[in-house]
Amino acid sequence: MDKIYGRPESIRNKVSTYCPGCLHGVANKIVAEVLDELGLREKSICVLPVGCGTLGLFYWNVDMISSAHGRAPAVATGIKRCSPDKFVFCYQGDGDLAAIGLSEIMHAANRGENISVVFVNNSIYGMTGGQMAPTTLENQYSTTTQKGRNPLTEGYPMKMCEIISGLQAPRYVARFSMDSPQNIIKARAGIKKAFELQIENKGFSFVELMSNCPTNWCVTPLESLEWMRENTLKVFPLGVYKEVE
Ligand SMILES: Cc1ncc(C[n+]2csc(CCOP(=O)(O)OP(=O)(O)O)c2C)c(N)n1
Ligand code: SF4
Repeated sequence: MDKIYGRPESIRNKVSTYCPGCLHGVANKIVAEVLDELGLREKSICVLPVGCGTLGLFYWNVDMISSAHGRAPAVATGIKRCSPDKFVFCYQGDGDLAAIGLSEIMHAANRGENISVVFVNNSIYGMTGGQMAPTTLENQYSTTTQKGRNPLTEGYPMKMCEIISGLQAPRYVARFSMDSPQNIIKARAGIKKAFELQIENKGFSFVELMSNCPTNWCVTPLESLEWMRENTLKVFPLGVYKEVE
């Protein structure tokens, strides 16, 4: 019998400790598949955030380093400049990247660092109990917006692809979703495109993956996918925001 599916070499044989239905696991897997496909496992260094994304430490089978809150693009910059032969990617959540790490991501993007950033947007702080993130939707409930996010007091959701694609240096900026198998296939292709640009020394690439947090959204995994389609995907339109060959 032909083998048609196997565990990517870039993922360890471990039981996931992400909450049931959390799409961080899907994001980890498609990144691993692309690393395998491009033969990058041995030369990769993943820079981890704080947040649930940090758990990738247990799952990816590549060299990794944890960075302080939001500092992943700065750490990745240092690693890549010292070791340009390594493949360096950041994996960050929205609280990590768009709140305390906003400065780091903007300046790494603006400098056109030859790194790849995978940004998992679940519109909330997951690991620390569901506080409002910069990406939290208008009227969305969180532990710090208990009557729903009010733009007059908390501002509007920040759209990182739209912001970063406005800079001159980035080569590839795109937003995908992981709510369906079809969208996961597209997301995987987007990650591959971003990683290839780094291999070709073409500079900064940014892939946003729309995700969920059933635990802090207080819904079932299936309801979380419906919620994404009815809410987050309308506020964060999917697509390629910038592509410079
Ligand atoms: C330097 C530092 N500051 C703050 C924290 C607390 N902290 C841990 S996870 C987290 C938020 C993570 O949210 P997000 O980036 O949205 O990731 P998610 O858990 O949703 O994937 C915070 C504030 C920390 N661990 N380290
Ligand atoms: S808290 Fe949310 S983001 Fe974190 S593992 Fe659970 S579902 Fe995923």
